Amino acid sequence: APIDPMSVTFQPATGGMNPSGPVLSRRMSDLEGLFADTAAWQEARDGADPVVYEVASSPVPEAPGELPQSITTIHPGTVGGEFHMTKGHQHPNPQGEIYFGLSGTGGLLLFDGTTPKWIPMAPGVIGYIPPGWAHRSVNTGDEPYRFLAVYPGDAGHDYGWVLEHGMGWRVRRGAAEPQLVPFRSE
Ligand code: S6P
Ligand code: ZN
Repeated sequence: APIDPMSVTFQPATGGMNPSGPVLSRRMSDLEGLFADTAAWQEARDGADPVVYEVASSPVPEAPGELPQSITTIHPGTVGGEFHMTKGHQHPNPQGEIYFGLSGTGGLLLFDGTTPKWIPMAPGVIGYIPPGWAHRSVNTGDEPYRFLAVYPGDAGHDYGWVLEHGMGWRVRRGAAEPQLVPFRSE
């Protein structure tokens, strides 16, 4: 059933929402197969197994016609030189999605199966994900990178697509700027 008009208050210190729907936490152990350096990933998993990112959702349901929102916080860090990132997904019912940078520095990596694109993200930047583009977020800074996502409630989430096709590039720490390297170079 559709829900009533409502507002949600963003909690800048934590990336939480009030009122809130489910909050999801992804630890290193949840991210098998993501990072190119498997040995470095195993070491982090078997050690502190840190939380890499968290996703807070508004109470708006993932239902046709609705526009659910979520706030993702990616904690800073690297695994074998590769920046902390989200799993990344494709929307099986292809529709656009909007990201809005809230704090920290990061980027939006998009891939249509042929051509990768990189959108640098910072507070105040709107990143647009057109229908059919897989997307992954990356924290390229030294503080938490946080953004709001708004997406159609019937878009769905396909995580297998990225595991199968990759994302075109990997994003590594460089001397000054983040380095975009071919996905399958290692
Ligand atoms: C949902 C939107 C984001 C991500 C979140 C975590 O369509 O793109 O809320 O779900 O950033 O990323 P992932 O790839 O683990 O879902
Ligand atoms: Zn999405």
